[in-house]
Amino acid sequence: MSTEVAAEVVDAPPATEVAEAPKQPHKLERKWAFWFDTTKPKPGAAWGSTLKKAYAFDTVEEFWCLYDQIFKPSKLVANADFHLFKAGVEPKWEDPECAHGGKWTVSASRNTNLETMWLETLMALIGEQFDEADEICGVVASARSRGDKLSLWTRNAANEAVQMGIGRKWKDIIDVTDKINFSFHEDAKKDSKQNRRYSV
Ligand code: MGP
Repeated sequence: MSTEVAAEVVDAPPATEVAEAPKQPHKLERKWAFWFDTTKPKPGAAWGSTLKKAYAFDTVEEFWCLYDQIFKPSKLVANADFHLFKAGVEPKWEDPECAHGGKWTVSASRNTNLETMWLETLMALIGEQFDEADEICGVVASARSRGDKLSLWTRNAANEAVQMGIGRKWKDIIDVTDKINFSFHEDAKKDSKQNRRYSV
């Protein structure tokens, strides 16, 4: 063994030291929570009675674990929803962050594109890819017999410029070229004839 190689061997840290170096989880910019609504409410039960918060997390590692184990659209049963919302925001019109908001909706299918669109959206949200990130509440994947869909919930429906920015960016992220529509929660709440919308 040359003296140079011998010196390198002597300088190398002992194998146990390398193995014991603490692994830091990769922190996200903010905390998120997965929710699910996998059963139809019993007759007469209020909407939301079957909606459950699953887990709040703030690291990349926890995200992948939850996604891999549970929150894949292929695991969605008929009429069920999966949600990823900012921690502290409930996926309901009644939540103060959502009350004056609305949603962009895109049609999808569990057999083809829902899985990819859902994952791309999740990664864009936790990776803070939207310029208007503070204006977004979360995303919902819905399995429906009349057609699966994905909805991106935002907090201030009246601000058209912000909604248009979010809608355009989302289409890029999920690789959609067809027109998508935005609706106001306030109209849905009132079952209003006035159905205010934006399209992009
Ligand atoms: P929806 O969001 O218009 O469509 O909700 P969805 O879930 O695809 O419809 P479904 O019929 O296939 O389940 C449909 C209805 O659910 C609304 O008209 C409301 O009666 C009720 N609902 C939905 N959301 C998101 C809420 C909510 O946040 N709060 C309350 N109170 N009711 C809701």
